[in-house]
Amino acid sequence: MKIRALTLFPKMFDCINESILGRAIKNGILDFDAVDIRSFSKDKHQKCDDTPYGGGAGMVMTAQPIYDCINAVDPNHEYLRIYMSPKGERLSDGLCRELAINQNILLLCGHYEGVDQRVLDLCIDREVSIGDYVLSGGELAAMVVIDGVSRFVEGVLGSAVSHEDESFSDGLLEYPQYTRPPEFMGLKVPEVLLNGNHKEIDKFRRQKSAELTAERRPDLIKPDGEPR
Ligand code: 6GU
Repeated sequence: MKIRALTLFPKMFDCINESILGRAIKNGILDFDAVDIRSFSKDKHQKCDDTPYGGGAGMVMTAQPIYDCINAVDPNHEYLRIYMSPKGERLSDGLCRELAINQNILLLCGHYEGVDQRVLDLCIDREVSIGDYVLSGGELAAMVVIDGVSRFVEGVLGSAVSHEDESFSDGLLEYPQYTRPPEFMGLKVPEVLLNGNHKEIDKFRRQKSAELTAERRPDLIKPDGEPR
């Protein structure tokens, strides 16, 4: 999968090169680049923002550098072009899976009070938010999308890892995990996990999953107790 982040702060994306995503990039499964919008500005000082028409606080990112940057990165519209915005569709397990189907995704990161609406009208396919709170820029939100989506790209997670057991895969929160030692600070690992009876272990985990979801996220469960 090819992923391009368009931003005024490309260095913020250095952390993508760590851990699981870093390995996927080294293995050639993910092709990631953060592209500096500023280098496309035709202004003599490479200015990329201006005051809003109609007045109001803050600055708005100008259309020209973004328009030229998008068309340089994606001249034939082969990327799904996403604008990161608190006004967008809220990211979810389902949306991560859906976006992972695309060969190429481009994530436009705004800053300040946003970007000129005309460049969104001209170039953008979808708007995505990561939740009901405001961040100072789209970069951190884009990294959340990149991580959440990449995990559903074939080969990004090791072959031994699957999505079957993780939170939301069956509409419920994941059961608690334990590893050695069998006792820590007086707390014991539940006996059932030590006895190797896989039917019993499955039952225990499903039970824990259901309890945890009912307690913490009742909104995920229908009145009949089934996941929504
Ligand atoms: Cl995508 N951008 C910004 N600036 N704030 C957000 C967001 C995105 N999602 C939630 N808050």
